[in-house]
Amino acid sequence: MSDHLVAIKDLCVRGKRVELLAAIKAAMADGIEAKTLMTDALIPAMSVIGEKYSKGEYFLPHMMLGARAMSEAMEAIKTELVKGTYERKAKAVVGTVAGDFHDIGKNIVKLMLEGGGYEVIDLGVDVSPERFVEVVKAESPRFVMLSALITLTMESMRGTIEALSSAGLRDKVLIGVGGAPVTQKFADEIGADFYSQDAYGCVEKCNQLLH
Ligand code: B12
Repeated sequence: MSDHLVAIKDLCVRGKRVELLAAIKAAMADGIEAKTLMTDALIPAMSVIGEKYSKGEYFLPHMMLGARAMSEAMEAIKTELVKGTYERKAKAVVGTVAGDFHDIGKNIVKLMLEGGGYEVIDLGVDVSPERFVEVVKAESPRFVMLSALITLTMESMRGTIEALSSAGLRDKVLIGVGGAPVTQKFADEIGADFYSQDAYGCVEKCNQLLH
């Protein structure tokens, strides 16, 4: 891994926002791509923070500092990241499910989908099943993307799929699920159409399903 990537990952883990943004600028000036910054430094930094939190080395404020640094870094590289086609292939609704406030992964999924040519309606975090139903009725999207980061809130994914079924909308949309604790097995169990462990895979799955 290049020195740039090592430094960026470390600064993100330590929540050093100002230094992180400067390091990102320097790395991009040296030709490192936004996608590489994301996959090889920023996302791995979030895993390190999670490990430290699990071990009791980090507490909630540390996690919040890291998350804030990550969000600002994403903002800084967003334009480069979504460079892509301007053709609009289909409409996708994305949201973090009820009870869950984690949105970094969902925001990356949104960016990647936009870069991949999709029109994205972002419902934000803590989105109730009823809200998903309401928006699917009003917007008729082809895809619904559900994100969850907490083992407990994965159940809200099941609830959302059930709510869409009860509203007679299940056959009208393709439902994708993801987020660190989500697995293919869980996706199958709750009747989702697809699962991907990362945002790039999510766009590939959508492309495959469209064809
Ligand atoms: C940053 C963070 C926070 C930040 C969130 C800031 C934000 N704006 O999101 C803050 C500090 C606010 C936070 C709060 C909490 N957190 Co937190 N958090 C994390 C941390 C460190 C990183 C999460 C992250 O952003 N990862 C990086 C992103 C890029 O990864 P990702 O979300 O998985 O997304 C990728 C893929 O999964 C996929 N993907 C994501 N969504 C979707 C959707 C679809 C459709 C598809 C196909 C793909 C896909 O694509 C993404 C990019 O490739 C994790 C640790 C970890 N290992 O995950 C803990 C973690 C998730 N948090 C945890 C906990 C416990 C909490 C709190 C309950 C703490 C507390 N005591 O209050 C609260 C939750 C409050 C709530 N109700 O939501 C636990 C969850 C444990 C569990 N098993 O349930 C973790 C695992 C930490 C730990 N090791 O214990 N947290």
